[in-house]
Amino acid sequence: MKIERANLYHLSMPLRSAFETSFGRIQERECILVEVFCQGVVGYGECTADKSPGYSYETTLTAWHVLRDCLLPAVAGLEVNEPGDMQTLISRVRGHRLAKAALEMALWDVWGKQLNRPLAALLGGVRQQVSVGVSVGIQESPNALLQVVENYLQQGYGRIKVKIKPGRDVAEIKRLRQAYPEIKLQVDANSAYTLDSAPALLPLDELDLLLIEQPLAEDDLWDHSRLQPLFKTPICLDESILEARHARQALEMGAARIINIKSGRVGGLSEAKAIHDFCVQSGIPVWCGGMLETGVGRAANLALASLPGFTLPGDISATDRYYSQDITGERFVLNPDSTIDVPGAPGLGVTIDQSSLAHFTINTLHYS
Ligand code: OSB
Ligand code: MG
Repeated sequence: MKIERANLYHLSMPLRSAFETSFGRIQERECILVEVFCQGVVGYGECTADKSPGYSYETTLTAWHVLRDCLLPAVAGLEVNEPGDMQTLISRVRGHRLAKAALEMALWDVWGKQLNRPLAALLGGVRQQVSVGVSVGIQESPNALLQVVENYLQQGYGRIKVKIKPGRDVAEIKRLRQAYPEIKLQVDANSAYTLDSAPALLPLDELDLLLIEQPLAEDDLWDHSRLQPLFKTPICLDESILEARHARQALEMGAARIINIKSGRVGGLSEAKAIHDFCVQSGIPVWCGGMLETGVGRAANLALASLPGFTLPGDISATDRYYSQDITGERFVLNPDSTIDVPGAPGLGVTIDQSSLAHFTINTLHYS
């Protein structure tokens, strides 16, 4: 594969409902669509950096800069055999994994189209449907949370994740558990606690949660290793795991018992697969996280989640949980058994709806 030219599209997509986490609230999801042209084949990748550096230090504008000024110049015109090989060409760019992952995703799309094979097959996927759940943001009130969850359960979601932060945690999760004693339930703090404040979450240990996601700071495996022994419930790391080495160190330290894998956060699908393979070998369950992706990133998530080690439901909900209108021709729907079908067409298996793309694009860059 050789990238001859590329386009970047800076998108702003209205969410059907505002999404609030411990780091902020958004009504529009910004992202970047990367379009690469390789000898007659067009590939797409999604960069999940957001407008503000709340989840990651990267933003749509830093990713735009890094893609335009560092990554595309490092790979354009050069022969890349497999998509992951791109990483050696860009190894001098430190960090900026969300930007790197978007470019790698576009190459996976090209590669699959060239080989006439779906991404799931290229990665080693073993299922045609993957188990999914829904990630529920912080609501106006505990009553509103109960209503929103009720609605998602009615739609057929078999696993609920609730965002928490100090003051909006134990009491409402306890009420939710009382209302629904049987559902698969988990929480995500997005680093909102410290080793001193996190023991306030100890009552969650009696609520039979699947996991507690990223309670402490992203750069603090050590304090997670001190927190985990206080809980029966597995701690799951999201923000802290940026590469396979971090996964190994977290497990060696006992900082977590479950790992959330997002291809963006770890710099690409090849590293996501490496983390998966390491966790399978170590007997650690993994699941696929989400970043409110468009149909492009969602297709990649579904392919990734089809790998054998993804034994917990992913944060991969149906298109209509996020967007009334999406940039792909395909919309993803929830099956009655709380699964979503893995795309079966070559590459990512999705097509771009050009009029929707134009509608949501707020800036374009032509790179050649
Ligand atoms: O921490 O998992 C997270 C969305 C944006 C940033 C971080 C996170 C999330 C979600 C949403 O939880 C998951 C989804 O895409 O449905
Ligand atoms: Mg998370």
